Amino acid sequence: VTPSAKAAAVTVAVAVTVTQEELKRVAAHRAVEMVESGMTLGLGTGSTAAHALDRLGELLRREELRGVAGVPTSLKTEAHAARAGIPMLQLGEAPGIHLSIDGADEVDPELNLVKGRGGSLLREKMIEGAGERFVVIVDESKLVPRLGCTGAIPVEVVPFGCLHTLGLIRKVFDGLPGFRARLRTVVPNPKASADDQEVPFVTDNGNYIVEMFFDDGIRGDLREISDRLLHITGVIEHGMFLGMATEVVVAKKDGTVVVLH
Ligand code: ABF
Repeated sequence: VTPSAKAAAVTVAVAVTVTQEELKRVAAHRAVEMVESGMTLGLGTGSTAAHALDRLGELLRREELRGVAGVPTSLKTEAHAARAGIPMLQLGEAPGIHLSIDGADEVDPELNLVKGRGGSLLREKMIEGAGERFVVIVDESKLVPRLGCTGAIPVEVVPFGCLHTLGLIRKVFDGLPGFRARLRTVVPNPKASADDQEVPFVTDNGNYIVEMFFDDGIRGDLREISDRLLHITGVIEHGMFLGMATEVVVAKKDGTVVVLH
């Protein structure tokens, strides 16, 4: 056996470490391939959607895309899109939104989503619900058997009477083992003083967030639960996006990308 034949016969295991950030970028770039010149886009919020903004900016600069405008789902996204050079419109200014691209916190087998752990669920639901197509971009860690498996399901509430509204939300799930709900809070400036008081997290719309937790995810008829939550005066919107995603682009650790629909 010649040395070169010997070398060819050896299978070298190369450890390829794909970071979660890289997977987010891959999913985002795949979704941006669906964008065509002249489209109006819903621009998502979060670290995965940020990769889509950067890619869109790059393609516009290179003039591989022309005449694209975006409707931002948060103030943060508005600032990011401005830096990336993406022309913007507000919701209602555009005659229609062709395609929205956004991340998600969780995706269930029916492509229902939990969104809004980044705090932007209301604008996301308004914009993504108004478009023709809603493409969700995730790495495979976001795929779950049931919504609410990996963390909170957020609910945006009016600040006035928020503790009363919190009580009404708790009543929807009365007696359900493992259910907890609380007002989302933040420490305004943790470095200033160890005794700094927590204050309510405030959304871009000036509202508060109630976080609902379920031990093993939320069970039951999600549409009925959604209706019950939305019937509470004081609840503005919740982070379950039911039947809204038209495609989900999933970047997997093995290097493949699948589009679920
Ligand atoms: C937004 O960003 C949210 O609806 C969701 O809460 C979050 C996902 O963030 P990331 O892409 O950083 O995981 O899309």
